[in-house]
Amino acid sequence: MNGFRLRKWMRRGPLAAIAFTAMVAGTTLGTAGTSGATSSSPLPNLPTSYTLNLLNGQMAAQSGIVGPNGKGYDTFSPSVFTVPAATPINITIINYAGGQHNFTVKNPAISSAIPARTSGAVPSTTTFTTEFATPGRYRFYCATKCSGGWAATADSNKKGPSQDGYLAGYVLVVASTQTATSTPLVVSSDIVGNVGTSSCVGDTLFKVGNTVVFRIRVYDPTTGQPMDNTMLSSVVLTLPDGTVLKATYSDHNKTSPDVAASSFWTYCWTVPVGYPTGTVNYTISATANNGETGKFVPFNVASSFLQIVAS
Ligand SMILES: [Cu+2]
Repeated sequence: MNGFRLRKWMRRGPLAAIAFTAMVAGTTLGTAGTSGATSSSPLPNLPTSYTLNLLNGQMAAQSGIVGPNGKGYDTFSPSVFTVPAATPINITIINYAGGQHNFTVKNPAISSAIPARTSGAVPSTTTFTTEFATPGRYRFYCATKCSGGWAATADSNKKGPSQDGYLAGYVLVVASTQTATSTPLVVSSDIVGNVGTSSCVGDTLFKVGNTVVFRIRVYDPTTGQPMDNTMLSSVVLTLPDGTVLKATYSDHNKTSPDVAASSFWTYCWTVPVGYPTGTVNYTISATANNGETGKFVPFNVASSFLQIVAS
């Protein structure tokens, strides 16, 4: 929102100001809706630096927003902005107003003094760093007994000091990309033998020289859809001795019309000579192109573990 557009609103008069207020409300709802969805879908990276203008209600060059009484008031612009959670945020406030204000949030406690513009039309610049640990909607306001007139009075709906959309507004804090991407991929797996008639029959007992086929499917946690080699950068098995085996993706029944059902990740592992007998506590890790990961650990039931038996 720049001064030019605000001036155009000013010229349109009180009706335009109402439209602006409605737009602010719409922004709040819309962004809050997006925020609600972040638990299951990663967001694009949000900027960690934010600049607010504190517009002067009286100066022709940098006008505040016209209030219900038709007068212009000192105004934070924008009055709603979105930042990522658990991330240091640099906030810069350019104050064009002739009076001093401040930027206050109750919890987390933020209180930053905002000096008046220095001289003439030269604004003051205030910068501070803060952090919101938890996603949510945080009200900010000017808490000084300033010369903001009606805009500095307590909100009639008891939201707190100052009027929303003028000397008060909201910081929408959404789960950061890092948090959102911690939603794990869903990895499922079974093992089958690849010897004679036992092919594709679930089995857990193998001897040296047998081939163990690990069948792996990875699902996108948000869509439930299987993830192929265009979506995943790697699917790897790790054996207890640290051996890493890289699975590949292919269609295992090309005559089946249901490609999604017959396509999955596999690794064929031939049990090497001298491999110790007993349970093989393998794990499987999948990594998506966007960095999301998921892990498969076999059920902690002895009969479901891969076991190597004596020849
Ligand atoms: Cu103030």
